[in-house]
Order: sequence, then structure tokens, then C-alpha cells
Amino acid sequence: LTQDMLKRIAAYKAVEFVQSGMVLGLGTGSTAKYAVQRIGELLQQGKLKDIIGIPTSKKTQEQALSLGIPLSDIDEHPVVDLAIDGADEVDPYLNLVKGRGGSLLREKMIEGACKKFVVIVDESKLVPYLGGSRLAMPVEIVPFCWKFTAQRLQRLFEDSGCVAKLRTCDDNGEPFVTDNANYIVELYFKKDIGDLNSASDSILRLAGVVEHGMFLNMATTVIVAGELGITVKNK
Ligand code: DER
Repeated sequence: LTQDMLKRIAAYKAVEFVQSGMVLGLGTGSTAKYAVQRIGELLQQGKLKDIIGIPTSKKTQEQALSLGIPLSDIDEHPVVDLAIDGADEVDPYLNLVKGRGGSLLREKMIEGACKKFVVIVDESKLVPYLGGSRLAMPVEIVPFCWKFTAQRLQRLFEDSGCVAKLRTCDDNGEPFVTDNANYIVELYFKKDIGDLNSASDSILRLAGVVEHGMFLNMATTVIVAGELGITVKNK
């Protein structure tokens, strides 16, 4: 089974949680894409009715529009029944790293407004602790004096051997700009960052930081698709 097939399996399993009449948070990324696609299919087949989608990015908004999924936002629907989204890392306590797709702020706002937040991953996303994949931990920051903010973030975690890099676009090397006209600094850790809540607080206290990609104590269910089958982990 390829990783892409596992993503699709996890996504389709999550859509089984969707009931007609729900207001749904629609996630962003290559795994969530399959969940949005499946929801669109079931609506077209009449197997799902009266769904309202709340997209977590302009990219997901475009996909949902192309599938004819009725859309709204959390101004209109401040309480969302269910969100389905991917993750970059999942630790044993269902804490997540998200945001490598650049949509962490809208995801965190919408998924924070949900009664249930179902995360869909292939087994490669499971880590013993956050930052453990040695891949980027994204932090959304304002563009003003971004070097100053990146330096302060790096110094914050110097004991964990942190390196902070500005996320740039692959094609032209320009700074990546989020849907909210902000920048993303990616933090790379060489060692465990220790207590996640204090790491979260110290990042958010820095003026210039908008939000970070650690989604702590937010997921209610994580669906993991692996070679040996599907595992559903509940909080
Ligand atoms: O950027 C994001 O938050 C995505 O949801 C990411 O966490 C998972 O993306 P993937 O499903 O393409 O790996």
C-alpha cells in the first residue's frame, strides 16, 4: 500500500463520522483533500444532505467550491460539529504538529471551535514526542522585522539545538506568504523540547508571533492508516 493509499483510507474512514445536517471544518493538505473529495461525492450521491463546510484555507475553499459543497465561516457558525484534518506529527497523547502546508492559523481557529476534531494520518506521522521527526515546526509570524522574531524564536529553544529558518517559496525563493498575509518561520530541533505547554506559552508571548503549529489537547480522535490496517485512537 502506498502512502497515498493509506491517506485515502484514513480520510474515507473519518468521513464515516459525518452525519447529514452537520457544520464541518474542512482540513488542508494531501490527506484532508481526500476527505473533502469524499464528502463532495456523498453529497452528489444524495447520501449526505444539508452539509455546511468551513474551509481551513483558500486552497480547500477552492476544492470544496469545485465539488459543490456549500460553504460558510466561523463568523456565521462559531460552533462547528466536526472537523477532519491531517497532521504532520502525532505523539502518544494525540498532541499534533500541523502547518507544514502553511494553513495552521485558520486550522487552529476553526478546529478550536469544533465539538469533535478527527485527525487523519498515515502511520509515518506517529512520533514518540513532538519535534521528534526532526522536520519543521511551523510558527506564523508578522512580516515586520521577521529576522528579529526568528532570532528570538531560535534563542528561546537554544538548549534544544533549535535552528529557525524563514519558509520560502520553492520556485522563486521569496518568503512564503500565508492566507493571512503573514510569514512562516520553521523551527528545527535536535533534541526534545520538553514541556509542550510551556514551549507553547513562551512562543506565543513573543510580540510578532501570530500562532504556532503545536495543536495541544485539541484532537478528539486520531485515525491512523497503516500496512496492517486502520487504528482509531480516542482521547
Ligand atoms: O499543513 C497542515 O496543517 C496539514 O494539515 C498537515 O498538517 C498535513 O498535511 P498532509 O496531510 O499533506 O501530510
